[in-house]
Amino acid sequence: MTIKRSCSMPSSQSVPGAPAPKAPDLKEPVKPRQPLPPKDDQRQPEVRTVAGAEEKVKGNGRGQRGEYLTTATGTRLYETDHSLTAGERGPTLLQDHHLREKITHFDHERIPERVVHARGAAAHGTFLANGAAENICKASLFASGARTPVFVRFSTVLGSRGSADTVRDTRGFATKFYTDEGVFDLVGNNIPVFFIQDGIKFPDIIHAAKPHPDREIPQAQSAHDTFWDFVSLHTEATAHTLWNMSDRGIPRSYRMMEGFGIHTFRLVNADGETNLVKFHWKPAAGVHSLVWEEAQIAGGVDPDFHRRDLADAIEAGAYPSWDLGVQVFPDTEDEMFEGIDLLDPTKIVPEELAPVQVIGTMTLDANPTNFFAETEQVAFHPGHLVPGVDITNDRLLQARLFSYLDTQITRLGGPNFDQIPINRPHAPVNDMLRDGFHQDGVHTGVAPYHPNSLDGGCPFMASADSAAYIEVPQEVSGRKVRQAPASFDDHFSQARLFYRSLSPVEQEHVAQAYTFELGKCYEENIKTRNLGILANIDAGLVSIVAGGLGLPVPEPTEPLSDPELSPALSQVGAEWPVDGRIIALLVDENSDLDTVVAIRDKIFDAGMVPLILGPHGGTIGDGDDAVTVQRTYLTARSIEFDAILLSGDVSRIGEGKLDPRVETLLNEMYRHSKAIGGWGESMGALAAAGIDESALGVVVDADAEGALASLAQLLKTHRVWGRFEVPPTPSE
Ligand code: HDE
Repeated sequence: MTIKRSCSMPSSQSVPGAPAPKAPDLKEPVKPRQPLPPKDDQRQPEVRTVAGAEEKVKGNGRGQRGEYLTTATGTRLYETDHSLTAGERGPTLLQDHHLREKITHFDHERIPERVVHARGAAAHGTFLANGAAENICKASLFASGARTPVFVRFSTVLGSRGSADTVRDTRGFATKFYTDEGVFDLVGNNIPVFFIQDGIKFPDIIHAAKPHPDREIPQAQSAHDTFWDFVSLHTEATAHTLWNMSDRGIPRSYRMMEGFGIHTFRLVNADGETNLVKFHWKPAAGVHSLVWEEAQIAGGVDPDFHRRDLADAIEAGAYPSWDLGVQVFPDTEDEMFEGIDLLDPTKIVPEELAPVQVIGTMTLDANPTNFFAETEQVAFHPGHLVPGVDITNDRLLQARLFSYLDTQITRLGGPNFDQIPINRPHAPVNDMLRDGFHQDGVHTGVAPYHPNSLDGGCPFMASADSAAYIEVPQEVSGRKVRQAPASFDDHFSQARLFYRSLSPVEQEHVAQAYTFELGKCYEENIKTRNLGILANIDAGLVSIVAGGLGLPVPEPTEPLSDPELSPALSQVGAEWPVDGRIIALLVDENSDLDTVVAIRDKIFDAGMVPLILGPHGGTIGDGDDAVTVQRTYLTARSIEFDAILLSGDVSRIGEGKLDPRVETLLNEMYRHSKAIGGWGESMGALAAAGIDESALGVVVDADAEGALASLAQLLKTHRVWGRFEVPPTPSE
């Protein structure tokens, strides 16, 4: 994929190759100007069908350029900077409607944030079905060649709306498909298992994981006593907790996460045959993570790291994309597969047992136009289903079916949130829901009830032939009980399966994450109880964590299983496309700028994004040869780059000395096992930073193109994994 050269990645910087900017106009404009043309990455569907009628959703008269300022009711204003007062020094008059309207509206600008998943970022795109699901699902969105508009919101779970993106947490991955048969929401996460088997425990896990109620700290963290208290007493959370402590808890980018529907769903085909499935999103860019130190640095220097990354990539034309796949299981009476209970959301079915079959591809190609209108007001619901997709008796899913509708009524101020533009179906809506806060429709007719004769009996009922949603008829029987089936009792074998399927480096990261998080707890009982859990996962893991905490290593209380490993669970070992990966080009006045420009073009051509990093803002060099600096030594941090290329022996501040900011940057990149390269005399600068030419993942070439080619090759595996030092694991 070729990145658009006119991109502004990052958006605040001027871009190499772009036309020279006009001289800045430093004065406030006094006459209306033509509105700026909309950016092509800000488009929405131009037309949506509402109540059978096509409605333009763009240009709804709320643009603010080129028109006179008015009140909310359209009266033009001549002044907005001064209140109406009794004389120049007198009190403000109550009759100042403009003041009251302006302040009152401002007072009510905020709506409640989501009770979970408050922090997020979103994008528009399209889902293209390949037809592979046609034989198991009759939904039109899976018909071969069907293109369905989507809106996807990614999120963290625990933090508030303003919290940092790179915290250790599960990520939400919620997709709204605007199909011609109604909206289908696939509201999933980037981790395939959940903390609880029954929705009734959701308030418990969330209360435990959210900040302590007395001081409201820590923000967006699980590293505190209440979380670890709960998960050590509630052992069905073990597998999800382990996934959170793995590298999956700190993704490199929303673009580089898998997504999972978690629950088992039931698909129905045109002949009424059913299959059970689990949904998977597989990112084209591969599954990549940050290292913990990067996540922490990013939390401070760029708390918007993931939000920025998503928006910049789309603006640059590096459109993120995912394959949607399903694992398919026969719809048997016991709803089990290979001994795994398909109704237990704390369990996965390893891909080696049931391969993920790709049924379509989603590409995100447009950023939201307005964060509040779209990203904040979008309302997902696992009960938004289309004919062909049905739910199962997973009791976690069942509770969700209640919760999502309920929560929007508080969050979006009433029952009419489906009428907010971002939530409107693209299929015709013809409901009998009436009135309520924020009613947008002007309904005609006198008979919003069924049956009626006064509106001619309209609307009529659809049938299976006219795409009615018909629940799969299922036998239900049993005694009313509050208890889980015995198959839900195994809380450790899948945690062990996951841990043991990871590479040694990833296992080391897990051990360090537990040691860090438990190290932040104050109560020794809580640490000890959690060590008891780790003993039931892996002897090596518990001994490293116990060693780090300075506590005795407990014995397991459950027999350790001998799982068939699932290599698909590890992020290490595969190669991935390098599209959209960011390469810093380190330059200064001594650089050969012709070569810098040529290499910058080559990076673009390879589908990656070059960022010129120099000692000061503005340009380096003169005239036509000048290169625009996009990051300075002062504003750049290593976390922004996937790899770095030095254009010679740059960034020197004296004999044998490197600018200390560059030295820090290079050392961080080295420590985080990122690819480092350079051409010409760049080894001088690297040596001054203490980096050895022969070190793994360090490539220096006399020829710039050769250096770039080696660097791109290294980037395919995301990191130079061999550079991490993994201490020998204590024997089991
Ligand atoms: Fe959610 N969840 N959840 N959840 N969830 C919400 O709905 C809830 C669960 C997920 O970007 C809320 O509109 C309950 C599993 C995502 O807008 C709320 C239970 C999975 C998002 C809610 C669960 C999720 C939410 C808060 C246990 C993965 C963000 C605001 C029965 C399969 C959607 C809202 C967005 C949001 C409740 C469990 C994913 C309160 C009660 C399992 C991605 O309704």
